[in-house]
Amino acid sequence: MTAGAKFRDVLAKRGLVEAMAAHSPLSAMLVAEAGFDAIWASGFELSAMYGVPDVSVVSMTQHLDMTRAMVDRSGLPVVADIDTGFGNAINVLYVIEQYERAGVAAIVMEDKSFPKVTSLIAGGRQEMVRIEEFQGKIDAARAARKDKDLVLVARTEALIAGLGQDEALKRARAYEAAGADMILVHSKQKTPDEIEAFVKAWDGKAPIALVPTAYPQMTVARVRELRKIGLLIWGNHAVRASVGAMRKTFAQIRKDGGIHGVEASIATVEDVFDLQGMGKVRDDEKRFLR
Ligand code: SPV
Ligand code: MG
Repeated sequence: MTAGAKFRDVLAKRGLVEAMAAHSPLSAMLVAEAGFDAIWASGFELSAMYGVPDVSVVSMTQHLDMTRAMVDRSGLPVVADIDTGFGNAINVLYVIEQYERAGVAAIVMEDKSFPKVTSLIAGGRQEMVRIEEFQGKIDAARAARKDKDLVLVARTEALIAGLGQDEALKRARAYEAAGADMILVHSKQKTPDEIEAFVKAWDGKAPIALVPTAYPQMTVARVRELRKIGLLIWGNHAVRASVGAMRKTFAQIRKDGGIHGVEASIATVEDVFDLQGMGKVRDDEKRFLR
């Protein structure tokens, strides 16, 4: 079964794919351990991991390499955040080929212009491409995929750009007509109202994907009640959790003048050995080293 087929299977069986963000193979492994259905190979998280803003500074190669490593180590379907597709429809042809070869299950491409600006920033410069141009990019993605089960998610930033529900619906309909398998609609409103209104008004067949970072009242139960949601993405909680944990630990060590005060609150070395697969190394040593 291909990664895309696996994703579609989870969606068919559970009615919803729940993806958690990751920015490294280790964080992807922890996503799998926690029982999520899929990995969100987040551009925001990877940018943060490199210590740079999420404004198309991280290259396709950097994101692709990390995504490939997360596919390898997690065993879960990976949903790749390819931002704007790293250029125009011609770039998209190459990008889709590369990500499919890396083993991703789904690809999310957004209708902003390159270079993009992170969506949730207050007062961000949110420039969108024309609908026809983005339809061409969806068309290119469809033409480039070899596996018809590779899930193509078209993301509209109309609400993020402040263009309102009518424009968001118009774009979503146009992207479904161009062949997108799913529509991601993003919002930075502090409550779910804007998104819920969009979902209620959505008259297409394609399931909707949500990233409810700005409106955390949106639980899995509430998403299920909306019925039309196929993919729920927890957008940046791996990197934010690790920033919080590292800050707390580093400050404690500085304050205590040693590491004795943090031992109980951080992972043990044995825990990390387990994640690295040291048990297998032991077995392999016995078997192969002579
Ligand atoms: C990401 O995680 O990179 C996303 C979601 O695209 S957001 O940052 O909310 O735009
Ligand atoms: Mg992103």
